[in-house]
Amino acid sequence: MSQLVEVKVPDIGDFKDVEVIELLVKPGDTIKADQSLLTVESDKASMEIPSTHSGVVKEMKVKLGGKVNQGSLILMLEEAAGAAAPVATAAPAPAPAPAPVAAAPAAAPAPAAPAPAAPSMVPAGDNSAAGKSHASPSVRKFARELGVDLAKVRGTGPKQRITQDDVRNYVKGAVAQAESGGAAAGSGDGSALGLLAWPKVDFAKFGPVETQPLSRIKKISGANLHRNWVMIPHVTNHDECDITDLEAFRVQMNKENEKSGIKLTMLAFMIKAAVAALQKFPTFNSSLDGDSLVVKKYYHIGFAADTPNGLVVPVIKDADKKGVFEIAQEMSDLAKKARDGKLGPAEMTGGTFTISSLGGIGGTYFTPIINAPEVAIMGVCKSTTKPVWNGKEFAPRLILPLSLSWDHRVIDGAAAARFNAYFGSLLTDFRRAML
Ligand code: CAO
Repeated sequence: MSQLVEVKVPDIGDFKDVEVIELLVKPGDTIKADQSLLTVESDKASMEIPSTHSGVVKEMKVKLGGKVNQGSLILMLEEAAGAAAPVATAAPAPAPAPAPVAAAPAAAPAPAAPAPAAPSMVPAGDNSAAGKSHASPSVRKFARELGVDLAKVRGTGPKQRITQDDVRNYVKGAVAQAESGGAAAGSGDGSALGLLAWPKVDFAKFGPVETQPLSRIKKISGANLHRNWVMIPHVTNHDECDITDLEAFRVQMNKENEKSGIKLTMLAFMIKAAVAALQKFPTFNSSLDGDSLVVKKYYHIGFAADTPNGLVVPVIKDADKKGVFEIAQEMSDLAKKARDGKLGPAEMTGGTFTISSLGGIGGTYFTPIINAPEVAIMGVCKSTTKPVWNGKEFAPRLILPLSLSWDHRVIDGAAAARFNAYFGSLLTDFRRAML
């Protein structure tokens, strides 16, 4: 014989007149004792109300948006014949939030009443970027099972509450996006960032094409550049300096040392100037490590080298201990090894600051990408002769454009401007580098 029983709101502590924000069962559903029936919410917390009995729901006695208290009638239940004794429900204990909500165990017919299930509570949050996602414990559990980060799900329920359908639709959307983009989330197609899938175009429809595999160096450097660009808040300060006298000195030195076979390059002078600037502004010779800054007392300067297979960055170790000729010789050897694909890992690691020179090629200014975990990089372009006012007249001067990119977590604009100005002043009058 089955009998109709009233299922009521158990002891929910101090909560009064809490709003029903989610109905988790409907007439005709077969439910088990402890199964969640509805979610209620106060201004401080939301909680799910479990059933005290097992059976079939005959009639709902609460509505969405209605208010309930302890003892309010939730539903009429046709209890199965021989059903277990009603389950006692304990007063809820506020759970730390957002508490993972374990599924209440189903109460199988048993001689003894199962452990009481307490309505589980989570704080009522909001869906703002800073706030917690607004979802009931069962939705949180559902999302956890599917590996969904609720912060990314848009809630369509009352007060932007995230419902099970929202989680389901989010998963459907993510799957459809991954399939249409032909790539999984996190593979660089943008879906991991919640962006549109990368356009998949059949270019051959528009004209002849040839597909070339990326070189090994391009794949490795591309992944590094991508991470650095996305993770480091870059700012680039542009400046220029007068290198007329230094260029004349360089040409003269090369003439005098023609027989040595070593060519003094502008980049070798820049490496020496960079060391002096790093010594004056030590923050630029550092790396971020969590909440700390590791300031290095050694000066290993990397230089970007263009090779047929892509970009590599050989490193001049202990540049502070080397003369400009020695640096020029070492750079020439490393650049040749780079072009021949013979650089070893030790020759490309340990850098503390990088210079990227496009001076031999052209351009005015650009935005070099910081070579993490370094915090700054100096980009230089082609120097050109410009008319510069010297107080009496315009005089032709050789002007070098500088582009310093820096990590705004470590460096600020004023320091960057000072670094650029000092670096430039060293190149304008190289005697300063010896001071
Ligand atoms: N302004 C004007 N001319 C410059 C110059 C500058 N800033 N820097 C160099 N030059 C001239 C030199 O005078 C030299 O001219 P000559 O052949 O007439 O003597 C010529 O450019 C080549 O210069 P260099 O022999 O001094 O070589 P370098 O030190 O400038 O470059 C290296 C060496 C390895 C840096 C270079 O071969 C290279 O790979 N550059 C590209 C770096 C790069 O790709 N950076 C971008 C990274 S981000 O994608």
